[in-house]
Amino acid sequence: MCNNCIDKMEYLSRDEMKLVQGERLAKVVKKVYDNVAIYRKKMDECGVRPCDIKSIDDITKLPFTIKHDLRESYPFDFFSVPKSEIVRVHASSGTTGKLTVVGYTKSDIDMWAEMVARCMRMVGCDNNSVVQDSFGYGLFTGGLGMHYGSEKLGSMTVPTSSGNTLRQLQLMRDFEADTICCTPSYAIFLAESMSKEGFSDRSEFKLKRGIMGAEPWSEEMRRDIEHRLQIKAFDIYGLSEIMGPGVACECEAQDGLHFNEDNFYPEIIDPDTLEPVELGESGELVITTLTKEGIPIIRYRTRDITSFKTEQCSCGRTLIRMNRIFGRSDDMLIIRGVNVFPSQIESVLLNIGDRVTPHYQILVDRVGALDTFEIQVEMGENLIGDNISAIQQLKKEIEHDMTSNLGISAKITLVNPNTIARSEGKAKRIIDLRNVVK
Ligand code: DLL
Repeated sequence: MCNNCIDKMEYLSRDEMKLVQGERLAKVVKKVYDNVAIYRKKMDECGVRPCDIKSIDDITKLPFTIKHDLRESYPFDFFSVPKSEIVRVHASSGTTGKLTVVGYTKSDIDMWAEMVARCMRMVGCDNNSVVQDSFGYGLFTGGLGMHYGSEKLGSMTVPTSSGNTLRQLQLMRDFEADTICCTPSYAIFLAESMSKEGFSDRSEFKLKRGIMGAEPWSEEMRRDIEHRLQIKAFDIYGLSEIMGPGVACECEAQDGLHFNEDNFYPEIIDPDTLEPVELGESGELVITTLTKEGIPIIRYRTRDITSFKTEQCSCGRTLIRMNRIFGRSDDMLIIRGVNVFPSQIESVLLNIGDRVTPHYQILVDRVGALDTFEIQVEMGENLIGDNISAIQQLKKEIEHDMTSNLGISAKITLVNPNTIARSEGKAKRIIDLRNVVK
């Protein structure tokens, strides 16, 4: 696909987009029915045939795919082309069980690079940009996914991968990187390290923007990163089962993520009834790949919670937008009957200001029949050596804000700066010991 075609897809009318999506869906459904035993079985079970899929609205006739299906097909049973046509594999590890393996054909890799390049253009990158790619390289899709997109766009791509923070900062300064790609938690860590490692003179850096994702982050976290690094931070979304980064991304308006819906068709469903929610209501994001060859995926239940934005974006693109991912349904903690998402806790902490850092850990356990709920929060450097009453006061304030925001009380434990482990990739914030045999 040429650059002009990519741009055209971003500005189609709703009817034009539906036509493209419908044609592509019909093709991909026939392909998986003919080539992937598990899809044929699932479709036969619900009595649907490829010839029943005539438009994108017919998608609701199709069965869902879940992570378990991919795991059960480990390593290659989900491929819909011969292994000889696969040029790359990535894999994601879950908290339990086998890896989920994803295979890409040459054309999948090209399409992926085009989608990431499209996202990067949305946030203002071009061939003059210097892009430091600090997502991990390897089986994780972040590093290589951003890398190929950045090269496709013609940007100077610096493949630092994650870790080795001192060298990251040196290269960022010396190569005059204007764009950094990493997880939001790593961005905070980089910002903290700047002053510690002697890079406090911000004018030595040319950094303008960050492209960040791979984990849920709040609006408050975005503002904090923007303030610390003096950049604009953009949200990019994706998942390995569907492709990797580049499924959706914010544009310069920073007002919702444009879904690359010519290749990835999004639906939002009620996770209990499995029916589509009303436009604008939140629910679980379900994605169908419309053009992928190696592993086309039909109606994949992502477990990510979001909603669509209904109005048109000020940037003029017509690609549908979703709100930032609020959390994962499997990240949602139910504590004493109340639903709690880590993003709510993050928002409360970031509103407290610099008396705390954005590093926290949630510990849930059960004593007898009762759930215990503790949040360990790191104090800011400026509180160290401060008088006890200021610390007591801070603790009370956080307890109060948590109760009024979460609807449930939490024990707040303030810990010293730099005591909560930093992450180079996705942060691990929840320790739930309720079902651990003790
Ligand atoms: O995290 C792909 C990626 C890499 C996306 C780099 C963005 C940037 P997985 O490891 O398969 O793939 O994890 C996918 O991460 O289902 C979400 O729960 C979460 N996630 C990804 N991006 C975002 C985001 C990559 N922008 C899972 N906001 C997804 C919130 C995100 N959560």
